[in-house]
Amino acid sequence: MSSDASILFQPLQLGALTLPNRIVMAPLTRNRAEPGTDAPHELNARYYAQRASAGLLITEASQVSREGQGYIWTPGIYTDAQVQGWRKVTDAVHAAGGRIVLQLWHVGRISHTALQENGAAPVAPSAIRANSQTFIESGFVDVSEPRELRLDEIPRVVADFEQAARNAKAAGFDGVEIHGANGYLLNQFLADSANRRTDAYGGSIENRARLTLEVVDAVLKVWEPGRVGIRLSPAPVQDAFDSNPAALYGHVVRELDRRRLAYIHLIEAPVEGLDYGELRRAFRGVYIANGGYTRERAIGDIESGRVDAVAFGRPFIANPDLVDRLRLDAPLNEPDRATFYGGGPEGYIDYPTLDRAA
Ligand code: 8OZ
Repeated sequence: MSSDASILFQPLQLGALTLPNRIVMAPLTRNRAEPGTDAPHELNARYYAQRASAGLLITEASQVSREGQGYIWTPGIYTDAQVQGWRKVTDAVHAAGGRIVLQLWHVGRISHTALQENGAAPVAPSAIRANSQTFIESGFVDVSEPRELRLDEIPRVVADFEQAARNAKAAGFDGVEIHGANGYLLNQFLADSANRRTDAYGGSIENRARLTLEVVDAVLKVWEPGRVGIRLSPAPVQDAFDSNPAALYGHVVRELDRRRLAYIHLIEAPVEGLDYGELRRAFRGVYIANGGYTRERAIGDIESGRVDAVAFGRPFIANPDLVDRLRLDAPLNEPDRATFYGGGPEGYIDYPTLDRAA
């Protein structure tokens, strides 16, 4: 079945940014930063520039500190070399006519001592090991047992996000997305499965949301709200889940709305008792949906007004010209899982465009 894709090409005002279409490139971890420095380099600039026809590019998750790293060869945004590396990426994307925001990341307990300074334990709201895995130089391993962040360390974690937001500005980004999803640090504080604290950051929903909102407020010291978004995943993921996700995310989204963020980006896996439509109605900014979208479903959900834009992940790995392909209803290249994480140009910048495939 072929339907008219013109709705995907209605421009969208996303805060301060005008997107020429509603097709967003989702953040995708690819583990191809420069080994040793974790700085982006020419290869990464080519990859993002190839995909610049997206309405918006969201970068792969980028750690705000060494402590915030949980996988090998993911890019950082906390050293000068990393800022200079990202500058190559933003220059290449802008030269190709695109818009790009940086995803700010702290993994919390989804990490391994092999990635931490002096083999330290990763940090978390509580000293509870996640039933999850990560990958380090030697391959897949169980994540390490974390230590509980002391109350007096939390301002430093917030300050790391603020500095990273400043660095993103210095690197030439158009905005930032805060990674509040997928069982990483902010999601660990939100979810009562991972957060057993008895101080101001644990217990009630207001307390568990405190760190996320303090990070948002720190980022808003650097960026106007129209250039800030956040990604959330209310369904259970990487051992983070909540006993009352509707109440928790209702509170979080109302607070984000008060702060006038440009967008919320929801990974819409089904979760008991939660209606994504309710979250959408509680937020006046742009609603970006993600989760196994096809062309038909994207057209349908934007047409009905259920969502404003759709983020595609795996299809963007394999189709640098995904935007053209969706416009033309052309067949899509299939992504090769073996080259998702780590490696060089193969499976990264060598997927054919339509003109090359023809
Ligand atoms: C896949 C592999 C490693 C990290 C996420 C940043 O899920 C990630 C990630 C995805 O948000």
